[in-house]
Amino acid sequence: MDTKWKQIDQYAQQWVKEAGKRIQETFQTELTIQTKSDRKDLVTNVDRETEQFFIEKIRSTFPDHHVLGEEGFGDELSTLDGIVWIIDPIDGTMNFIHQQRNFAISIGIFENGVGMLGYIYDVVHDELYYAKKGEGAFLNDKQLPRLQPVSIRESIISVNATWITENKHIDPNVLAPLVKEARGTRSYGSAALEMAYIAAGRLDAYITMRLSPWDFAGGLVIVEEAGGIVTNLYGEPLNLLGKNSVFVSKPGLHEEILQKYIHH
Ligand code: 2AM
Ligand code: CA
Repeated sequence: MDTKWKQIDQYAQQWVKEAGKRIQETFQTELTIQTKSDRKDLVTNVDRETEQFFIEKIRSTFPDHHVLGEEGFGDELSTLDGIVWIIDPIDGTMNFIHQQRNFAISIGIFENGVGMLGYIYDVVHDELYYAKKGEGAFLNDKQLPRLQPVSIRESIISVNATWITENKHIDPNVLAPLVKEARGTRSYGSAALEMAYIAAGRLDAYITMRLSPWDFAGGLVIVEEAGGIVTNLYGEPLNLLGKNSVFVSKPGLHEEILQKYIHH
């Protein structure tokens, strides 16, 4: 990485840790909880304040960078030209509210659409997963080993029960046989953490039907640097300016699942 990107990385890591500390402090205070698109889509004052924290830092330090943030305090972007920070201040807000764990700060930094830096910070465990393009993926300064191929029968697949029951986005019969063949399934309720767990080898694949760019931007950089594959459910590249189905997997397993279960 050149000096410019080293500097961006240093600031990003510092701000992520500082934002995490602030989130921890809010556990002592009462949350203001509101719903967004539907009764299950939640936001709190902490989501908003955390996003504003990052935006103030970025605007004063890197005035020419752009920001796409879930809570809408960033820029309205129609292209990925230049340097773009894609931020989810709290991924897993429902977990944050109900469990005070299993949530993360997620950030991906892109240059002309190419993922350069990724961060997923599990605040409660003080675990920072991050990656720098071309330099690999790390968990708290320890490099993560490159992901190795695995078969469906030996895999743990992260998938929410939503997609195996009647829903608006996929026929439940598509993924049900995959769930049967896999060794096991899990669901953690934070797309960012599920992607971080793939990078760390704790999960083998993750499938979900409708995520926004801030849910997967950080994870995209981290998983790819760890040697994993990130596409939509049909094996196509993700669109960083819109909603996508998301299919993240170790190598080998990605091809096997696509061939055996996904037809379109
Ligand atoms: P969020 O907590 O940042 O909203 C939960 O299954 C995962 O899906 C979380 O990563 C959550 O991100 C994401 N998600 C995206 N859109 C959602 C929605 N409309 N409702 C609930 N979760 C959503
Ligand atoms: Ca969020």
